[in-house]
Amino acid sequence: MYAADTIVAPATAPGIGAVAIVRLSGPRAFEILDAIFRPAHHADLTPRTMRLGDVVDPATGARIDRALAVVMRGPASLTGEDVAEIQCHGGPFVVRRIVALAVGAGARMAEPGEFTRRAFLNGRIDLAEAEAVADIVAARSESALAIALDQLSGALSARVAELRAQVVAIRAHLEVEIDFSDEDIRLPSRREVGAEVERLIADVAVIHDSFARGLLMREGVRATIVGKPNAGKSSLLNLLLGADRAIVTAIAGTTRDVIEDSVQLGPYALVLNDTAGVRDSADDLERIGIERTMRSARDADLLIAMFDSSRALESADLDVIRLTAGRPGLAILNKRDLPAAIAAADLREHGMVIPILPFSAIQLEEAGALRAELTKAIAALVSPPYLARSSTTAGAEPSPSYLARSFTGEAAERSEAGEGSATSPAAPSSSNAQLTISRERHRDALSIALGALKNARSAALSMMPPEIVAVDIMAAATALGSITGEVSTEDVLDAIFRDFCIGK
Ligand SMILES: Nc1nc2c(ncn2[C@@H]2O[C@H](COP(=O)(O)OP(=O)(O)OP(=O)(O)O)[C@@H](O)[C@H]2O)c(=O)[nH]1
Ligand SMILES: [Mg+2]
Repeated sequence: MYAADTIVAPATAPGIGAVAIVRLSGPRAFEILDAIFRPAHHADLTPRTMRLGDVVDPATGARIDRALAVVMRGPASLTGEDVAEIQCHGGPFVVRRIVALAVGAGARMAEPGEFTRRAFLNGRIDLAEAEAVADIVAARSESALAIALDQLSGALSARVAELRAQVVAIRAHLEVEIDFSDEDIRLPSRREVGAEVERLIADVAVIHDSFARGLLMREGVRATIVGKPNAGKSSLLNLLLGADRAIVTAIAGTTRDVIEDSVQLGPYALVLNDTAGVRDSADDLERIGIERTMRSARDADLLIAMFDSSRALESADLDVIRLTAGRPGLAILNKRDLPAAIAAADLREHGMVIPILPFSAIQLEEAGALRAELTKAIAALVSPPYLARSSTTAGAEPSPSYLARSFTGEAAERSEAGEGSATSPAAPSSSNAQLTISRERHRDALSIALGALKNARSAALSMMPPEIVAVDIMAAATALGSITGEVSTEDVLDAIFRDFCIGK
């Protein structure tokens, strides 16, 4: 497994703070603590009880700091090993000295993520839960935190284990066919096996497909503000940020480069890009700026299309309307404090379908309505598409697909194309509701599982020998198992724990 030596690291961020924590884990954790910590009042270190005392250099007896220490006996500890923590004063020098004393007494400096890795290797947490620990630390919004907490509490692990058990159950059916094919007992028909696999495909696909919105919840939604020069784009950015981030002037063509900043909107993080106004320009510098606008607009999750309601529509406005086609977005009909030259209907007439908010970027009190509309737009982006539709079936037991219909090639193709699973006869079961993944590793594992299940379905329905179907079934089980780490390699673990900080 791993060298069961004793590791040490600061568990708190480097720099100055009120308190810093130095953490030890391993078979010699208590012994090393004993060597460098003298409890006041000669009290013993009872597990899970804080004790006041002095950190001392055992070589010289010199006092290093007055501190609190606590011990936690394995296996019921963070790492599953004996763990000792010293809460010292939060100065970088003190922390370095204490870590050095621990190393002098026999500990080794921990690698990044090594405490969590040991927790995984000792079965305290599974791999998805370990990743959730890193995600909690990295969370920059409530929505990112919500996914990570859900994962830490085992929601993803439990669902994946459930699906894996169903996969293994199919394998068991196939075993029966392999072992007893000559005898006169009732075997599950191939159509039944195909239908079981079909239902699993739908369930796995729902979790797989949640990645896109999971990523938005984790990383934040990228929104690009587009519009003709002078529409008020930079004013809008400044209003949302509550700061004079971008230069605003009455000169058309003020913004030349993409300006990026982020803002919290309810539970979401929104990364805003203010851009150069879109128009035909002979100016080289401005043209480069507009190219950047287009690139930013193309990469955005959400478009904020700005129009100046005090001016008639121009060809640049029509370009902006075209940019919004088929994209999630919000249109802002700005400068409503001025006499109107155009209305929402004019934008609709040119085929724009995204919601339109009449607005004035120079009026602070309008910011609330804008934030509410943007929050709504983001919520629509990150909410599971089937939840709204599933209210009538919520709580109903998902019926096995082979009871609901006969298997047809057409249905197979539909779900192959990933079309609305709620309309497909093999609707995902309700236990998938809300489950959201946000890590590429999980998406890739689910994608391998899906591929294997689809192969198994084809093999089952084309009456291939059960041994062949079983190979694909087991490949799906292995892929699902890799999410929680039931199956894992050193390389995978290295890649995961490399991203952790020291002391985590
Ligand atoms: N009356 C009025 N003026 C506004 C409003 N919003 C912006 N302005 C003014 O319009 C002018 C242009 O605003 P900006 O925010 O610089 O416009 P922009 O879209 O960033 O322009 P470029 O960077 O040139 O593309 C400034 O003088 C703003 O004060 C509004 O709602 N009402
Ligand atoms: Mg601007």
